[in-house]
This record gives sequence, C-alpha cells and structure tokens, in this order.
Amino acid sequence: MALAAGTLLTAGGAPAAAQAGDSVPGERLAARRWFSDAKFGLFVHWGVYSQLGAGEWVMHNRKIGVADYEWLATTFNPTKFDAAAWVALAQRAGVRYITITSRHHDGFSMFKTAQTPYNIVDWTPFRRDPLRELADACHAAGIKLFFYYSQLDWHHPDYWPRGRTAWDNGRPDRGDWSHYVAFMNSQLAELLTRYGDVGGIWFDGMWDKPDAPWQLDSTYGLIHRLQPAALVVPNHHQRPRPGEDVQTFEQDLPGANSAGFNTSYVSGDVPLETSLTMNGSWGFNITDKDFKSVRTLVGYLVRAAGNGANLLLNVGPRPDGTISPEFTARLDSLGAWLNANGTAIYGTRAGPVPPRSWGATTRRGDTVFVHVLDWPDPLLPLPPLGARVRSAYQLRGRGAVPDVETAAGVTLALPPASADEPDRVIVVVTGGNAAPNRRGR
Ligand code: H79
Repeated sequence: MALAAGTLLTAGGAPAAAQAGDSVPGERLAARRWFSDAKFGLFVHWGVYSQLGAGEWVMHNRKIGVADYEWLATTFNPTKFDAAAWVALAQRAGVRYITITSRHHDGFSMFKTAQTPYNIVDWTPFRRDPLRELADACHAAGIKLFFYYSQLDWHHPDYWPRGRTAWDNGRPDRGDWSHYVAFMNSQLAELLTRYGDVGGIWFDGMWDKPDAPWQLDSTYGLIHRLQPAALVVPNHHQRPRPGEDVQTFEQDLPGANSAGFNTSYVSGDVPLETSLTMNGSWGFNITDKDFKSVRTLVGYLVRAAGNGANLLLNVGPRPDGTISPEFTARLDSLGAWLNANGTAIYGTRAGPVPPRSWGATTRRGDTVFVHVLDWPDPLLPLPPLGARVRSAYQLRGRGAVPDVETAAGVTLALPPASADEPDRVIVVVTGGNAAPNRRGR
C-alpha cells in the first residue's frame, strides 16, 4: 500500500494528502519491505541502570537525584562486554536485527558523543564505545542495527519544562527547550554518520510530553537525509505520522492494547512491530524470574507474524556485559525452532485467516502457513483461503495433511500434537484450479 502511494505520486506529480507512506523514496520503501520480511529482532536494554539490577526505570522509581546517578555512572565498567558474543547469540536465535539503547530516559549516552561528557567513553573507566563494537560485529554478521533513542531525559537540564515523569531530582527549574532539541539532533547525526549503515532509530519517551514542540519533521528529515534507508520507529503510542516508517506496539500484539497505553488503531500503510520482554523487565532485573516459556515466546512470534508484525524480543544484559542464562537458553530454543520452521515466519505477511485463539496464519505468495498453537480436535475448520487449495502438508517431509475444501471453507485433518511442539505448522499451497472436496497431497 505504501508502494502504491509512492507510485501514485511519481505518476501524478502532485503531492497527495499527508499520510504515512506518502512520497516515500524507493530506498526507504525497500527498507520497509526488508523490515517486514525480517520478522524477528533482538531488543537490548543496557545502561548505567543495569548496575542496580532493578530495571531501567530505577532512577525514577527510587527517586535517585542527578548527582547520585552521575556518581553511579562513574562506576560503570562492563569489562565482560563482548560484541561478537552478543551477535553470535543473535545469530543463533535467528534474529535479523538488533535494537539497542543508545540513550535511555536516564539521559546517559552509551556511545561516544561530542554533545555531552555524560557518555560511556568519557565518563566511565570502561572508556570503550560498545555501540561501535556492536555495529562492527553486526555489519560483519549481516545483522542490521537499530538505535533506541529516548526523547525523554531525566538528566539534561534543558529538558524543560519537565513532563509527567518529573520529580525533584536536583535539576534547576529552568532550561532552554530549543537547546535540548538541537542536542538530540546532534546526537542523532552522530549515530547516523559514525556507525555505518543504521537500520533505523527507535524513539521512545515522547509520551512524557506529548504536546511539546518536538519538531519531529526536522528530526525525521535529518535522519532520512543522512541515511535514506534508515527507518523511523516511534514508540509514541499514536497513529503513524508522515516521516514515520513503522508502527510499534509495546508489550502488545497490534491493536490489542492490553497494556492500556498503546493505540488500538493499526496502520495498513507501514510495517508493524511488537516489542516484548522475556520476563517482566526491560533493563536487567536481578529478582524478576518471571520468564515466559519457550512455548509462549513461539506463540508471540507466530501471533505477531499472523498480524503481519515483527517480534522485537528483549534481553536485559547484566552490568558486566554478560547475558544471563535465562535469556540465552530461550533465544537458543527459539533459534532451534526457527531452524525447523522459519520458512513459515521469515518473509511472510499476515495470512488470509485473522489470528484466532487456536493460532494464526501467515502467507508468502500462494503458500499459506497455518500455525496451530492450541487446538484440541483432529479437524480444524477454516474459512475460505481466497484461492483453491492445491496441497497441504507438514514441514520437513512429515507427510501430507488431508484437507476437505467446500464452498464454506477448508477443513484440515491435523497431525497429532507432540508435547514438545509449540506450533504445528501446516503448509497449504493454494492457487490451483482443483475442484472442491479434493484431498491434499
Ligand atoms: O524502554 C522500555 C521502557 O522503559 C519504556 N519503553 C520500553 C520499550 C517505557 N516507559 N514507560 N513505559 C514503557 C510504560 C509507559 C507508562 C506510561 Fe505513563 C503510562 C506512560 C504514560 C502513561 C507512567 C505514567 C509513566 C508516565 C505516566
């Protein structure tokens, strides 16, 4: 649909009504298609807060003053950080991109920046730039790197007037907002010129001051000028605006809004993404052991894909730079599952049957993948798939799936579910002219 809007523009010459997807250059449309094909990304929340083992909001939640947090930052020394090990884990998991916190709400820059000394190279004994090391490792491995960037800042004096997360943390009650916007733009320019090809910028925190003069058009314009294929991914929980490339949903499948702060509106123009914690925390939380099972995580990946969305699955590395075994074990299991079933996920779009309680469908061309997550009966009735069924079968040569097709739809005779199988994937090849009631291959 975005492509159609762009084509229309070229053909007609006149700018159409402002909508996400309008007048989007070809490089970015291609990047959006790449993004939709990717389906699985790794989110990384890592920063000074990781040291306290209580999540990335610890500065706010414990009302830590700026001076105390500045001291905490001087002790950050993640000597076991190994970008190659992180990227090797990402590859084993089967993710196509990594989105990492370059600067979270605490305002501490996890990269070398000339805009403030409050950054990991100039402020800490570590003195290394982990984003550079990660960018190099990602490029070597063919994994795209996105930078999470917080628009909300609990440290910068020019983040004024403060928003809904304000508390008395030792900052002066004054500041120059235009300086703050210029600071952000300068940092974004650094991120987009010093780290090679960047997948995009994942913005968060605008919801702290939704009506502030953010000057998004100039920031988005800057990003797209510096890297025409970089995607703008705003987590503002609103409808996509011009210049934004992805609609992302936090802790929710598109439109579900069980979290309460998302929107139930789902764009038909731009790619979709669901971000999800593996336990209940983004940043490292040493007591949060409420980890989702592999079955549940596969379910999220499948249901996201069935909604046409990517899954951006989070890890919160420890303050020494290592990633705890609860995360790595689950990522390895997901990678093993994708090794066997990835053809039904990667490169797909939402399938012809909307997600249901029993599972979801994806499609690539004439092939429909029926993902049966939870269905007790041997027969699964589906509505018509939009084209006649040629054949139905299980992946990896495990045999045909008998199907019965009538005007009312298609019924599949499912293989029995084994206990360790979170998803029974049925491949349904459509497009044939076969008569109804024909049995599958
Ligand atoms: O980076 C992770 C979180 O730190 C960040 N986004 C993810 C990806 C995040 N911040 N807040 N939230 C997620 C939850 C949002 C809470 C909100 Fe509110 C409810 C924002 C607005 C209403 C609480 C009440 C915070 C401000 C007012």
